[in-house]
Amino acid sequence: PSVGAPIADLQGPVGPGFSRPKHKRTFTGFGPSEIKSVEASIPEPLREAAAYSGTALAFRDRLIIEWNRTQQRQTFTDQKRVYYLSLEFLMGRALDNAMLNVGMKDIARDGLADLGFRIEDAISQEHDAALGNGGLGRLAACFLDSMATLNYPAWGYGLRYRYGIFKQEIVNGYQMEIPDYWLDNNPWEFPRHDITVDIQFYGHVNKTYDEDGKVVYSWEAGETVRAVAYDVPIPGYRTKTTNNLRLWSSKASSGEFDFQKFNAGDYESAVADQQTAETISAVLYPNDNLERGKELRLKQQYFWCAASLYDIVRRFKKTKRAWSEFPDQVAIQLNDTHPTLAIVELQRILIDVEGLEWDEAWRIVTGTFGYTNHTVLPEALEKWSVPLMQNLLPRHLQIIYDINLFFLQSVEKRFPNDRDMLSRVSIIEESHPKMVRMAYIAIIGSHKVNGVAELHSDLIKTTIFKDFVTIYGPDRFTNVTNGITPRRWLHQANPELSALIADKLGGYDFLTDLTLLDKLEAFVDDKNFRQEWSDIKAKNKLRLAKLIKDVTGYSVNPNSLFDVQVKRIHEYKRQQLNIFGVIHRYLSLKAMTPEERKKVVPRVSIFGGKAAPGYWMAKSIIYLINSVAAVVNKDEEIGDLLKVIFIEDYNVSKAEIICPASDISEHISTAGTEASGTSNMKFVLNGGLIIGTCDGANIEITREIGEQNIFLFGNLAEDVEDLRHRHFYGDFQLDPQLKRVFDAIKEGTFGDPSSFTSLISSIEEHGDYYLVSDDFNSYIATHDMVDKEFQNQEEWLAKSITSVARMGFFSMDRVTNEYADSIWNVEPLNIADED
Ligand code: Z57
Repeated sequence: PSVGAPIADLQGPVGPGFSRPKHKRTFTGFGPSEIKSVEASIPEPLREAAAYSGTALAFRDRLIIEWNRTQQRQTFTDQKRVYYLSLEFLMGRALDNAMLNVGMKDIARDGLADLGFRIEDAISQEHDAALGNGGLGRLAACFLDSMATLNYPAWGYGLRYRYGIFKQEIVNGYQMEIPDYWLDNNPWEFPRHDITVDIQFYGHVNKTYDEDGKVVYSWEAGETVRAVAYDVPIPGYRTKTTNNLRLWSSKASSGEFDFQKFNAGDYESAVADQQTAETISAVLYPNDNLERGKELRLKQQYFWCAASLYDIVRRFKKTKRAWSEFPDQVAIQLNDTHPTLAIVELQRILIDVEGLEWDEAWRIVTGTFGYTNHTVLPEALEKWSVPLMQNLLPRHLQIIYDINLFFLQSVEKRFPNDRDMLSRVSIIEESHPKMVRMAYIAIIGSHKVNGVAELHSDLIKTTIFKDFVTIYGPDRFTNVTNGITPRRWLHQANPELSALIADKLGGYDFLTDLTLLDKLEAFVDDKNFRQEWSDIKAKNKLRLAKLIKDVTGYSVNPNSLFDVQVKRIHEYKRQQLNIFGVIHRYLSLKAMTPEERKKVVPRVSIFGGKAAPGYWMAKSIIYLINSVAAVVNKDEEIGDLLKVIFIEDYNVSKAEIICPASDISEHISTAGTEASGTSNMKFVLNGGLIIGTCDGANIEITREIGEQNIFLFGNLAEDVEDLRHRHFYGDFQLDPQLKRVFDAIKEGTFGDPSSFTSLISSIEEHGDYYLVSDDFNSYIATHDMVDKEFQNQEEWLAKSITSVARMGFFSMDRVTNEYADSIWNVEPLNIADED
């Protein structure tokens, strides 16, 4: 259908919950009449669930064979493996991905059609695997896809949360959180009851001496919890490699519950122990870019690090190699500081269990680990209180003190008499209570530290980790700019665009070498190609319009400019700037004459994202968005000129519908705060333009696609500190256009203004930390340019095509190869059929 086609014309793939057109069903092999009568007695949702299960099981069977073969081959060749430790893996759905990677989606589609099903309906039955919060967790998932596709011998290690990120419901404009119980009938995980590790907590440390009079410490623990492995196959695209994601689940070390206690009549305590154990892997902490220092979180971290390391060490020991070879066989990448205890745990194993000397052990440790930093926000940097650590992990705290002592001694030697330096770089912060700075352990215990975009990597070297650059020199620090997997974020999410590109480029090789997209530039002026390109965007907008209708009840005009901001809700990401801009637009529209309004480009402002349950400011931003939507969307004078939409429960499977459907998307964090951002890449790869600040990967996207193809605005990172300083000393003038917006809110235009006072006063009275007012004028002016340029559809299309053609750099495969070469030193291993 072309732009402007009524929504009812929608054919093609649709999202969850859409009703299936009644197809003519043709059956083969069975007596059609018998089937029809059985079918008639089964309610439709059950039949679709069965279609999903049957298809998933068929593909699973195939994956198991390749998975086993891969694991056997990797064990046999025994070359270096990489282990990616992440507390989050935001995988989304597995079936569509498995079908595409195996290259049999068309066969599955035909088979399902023969049975009377649309493949999209079967696919949409699957529950997202949502074991992550946002960018960090999704990056881990993109890593797994890419490492398998590039044939790296690589494992992921994580936690098998019973509850993933909560489901978000919007009730009267407010966010409500619903538990995400996702494990029932999950065909993609394989319980490995044969693979368990008993993990210890609490207790105390005994000091004894061995025969030679050498001091040995032994940790006598007070609690033991069992880790049980659950394995998830990770198929690569167009390869036989199927890697493993191992997720640990906690249960009581006695198996189920303690029968001795039970038989002795102590029923309650027997069951309580079981519950305490199971609590460890019960729920994902729902904070993105925020650490709250809760004991259970530290337990999760140690439980998962200790189980993973035990597993890795066990695998290494089977090879009977000398310990000195460990770093030649094993690379461990720490996804943020969450797995930092793995450094301490490996040192503990080598010293206390294997009896190595400290220096030899420490050489092995630092040779093994690499640390990726994902944020400079102070509230996200992990610190654990010393008393908490002392109680839960007494031996580890001792080792941390020793690591610190040896480190500070070496610093003292090189920088004598610099006490300030020593206190700045000490692992222990001398506060009340004292705190363990996890990032410092991660830096000291790794051979490489990387940031995730150029600006971010520069910032960590010049701000939070400056002293460590002085101490270690610049070589320990490096940049690897993030990327995304084109399999999921182009081929799976946008099959028609992928097919059009394949048609022009002579096949799908671009999906494994994304730089091939540059060949598209030759077609920028091709009339037919442009038309097809724009038809696909129009269809994708229709698909999103259908989703919007389904989840919000609002009808939007698909001819409008679709302006999208979907990501976790956070003040630094500035959804408040966006909604204030929307209010500004609304007020301007209201002030126009009907003649003036005729010249306006109709717009749909689309928001989506979850707020951490305890983050009140983020929740009030959501409430404001919904309050504005309630007023604007029913304003008949405004009609299609402006619609405001909040899509509830934004997740990976919704992102697959949203990303291909934007005309423009917003990546508008205060400069210097968004480490990279990765959805910016997803939108551009799908032919959307972006409006953004000079922050994170936006800067490199601009470098790649050209500054004429992006809408940049706002203050630069280098000026932020000075502006904040000035605000703090009272040098602050509220932007006059923003004042008009605030006045409207205060007058009650969008309901009871008292709901929004803290949001407004954080800007008006409390220093405007995120520079919303400073950037407002430039933001509004840039949106005016967006409107103007959107009216020239031919130019817009040229920008869209050119940008996609230049996105090759942002393939996750480039990222994986950079880590492999400069951090892991691992080589790919091809799995052949005969293996
Ligand atoms: C998270 O999603 C990110 C950083 C964190 O420190 C935590 Br905790 C969670 C994000 C960054 O905010 C993004 O800018 C970045 O693109 C992403 O991690 C992947 O690197």
